[in-house]
Amino acid sequence: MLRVYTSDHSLYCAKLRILMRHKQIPFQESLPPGGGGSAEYLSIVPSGNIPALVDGALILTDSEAIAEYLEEKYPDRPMLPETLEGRALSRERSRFSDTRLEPALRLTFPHVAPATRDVQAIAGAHAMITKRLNALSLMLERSPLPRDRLWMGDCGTIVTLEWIALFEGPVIPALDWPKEVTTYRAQMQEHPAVAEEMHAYRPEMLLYMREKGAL
Ligand SMILES: N[C@@H](CCC(=O)N[C@@H](CS)C(=O)NCC(=O)O)C(=O)O
Repeated sequence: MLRVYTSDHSLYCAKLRILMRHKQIPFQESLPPGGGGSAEYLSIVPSGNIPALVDGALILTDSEAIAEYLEEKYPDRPMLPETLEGRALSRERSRFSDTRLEPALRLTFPHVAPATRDVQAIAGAHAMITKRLNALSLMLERSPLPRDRLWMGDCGTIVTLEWIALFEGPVIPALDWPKEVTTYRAQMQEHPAVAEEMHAYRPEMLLYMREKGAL
């Protein structure tokens, strides 16, 4: 059976679980042996990244590389569109989430705990998140990808949006959510794989917030 090394509140692990739930791929989850960043983990997973997939002799990191591998290995319930243009647009959504939206959220991570919060850094993060939400809104408006199917590009995007929504108030000031993004969030929850993962994952998100003293 496939093994995935994960950590409790990792956003990229939740992204991957949505994909695996949707494709109904059986897998075992384990914490990194010796802990993330340990010599033991690095001897298995040289990059030290989490999540990491172990499939027999194959050790693979980067959630998107893993997602593409699983899409090819388990073609049932495809998560890339049939058309060339559609596949490119789903991949664009993945990359936008991984390289634009999530890094904007990540700017807040050193400041989640109120005790060590830098107000200026939070203001900068708020501005960047706003910029990315507005860009996502336009991209969604123009996208021909139907939302009644779950695409690979949705998996990380929805998890990042749920973190942003959780941070609004306790960590960052109120956001002016574009209507298109709010609608997209609601539509994504209609997919069982998203709803089930968020149901299981939300307690981990809340625990992280409590441990940081942000809730
Ligand atoms: N681009 C990577 C990012 C994953 C990532 O940032 N993982 C964090 C945990 S959430 C991590 O591996 N941290 C340990 C490290 O960077 O050594 C992916 O998509 O998998």
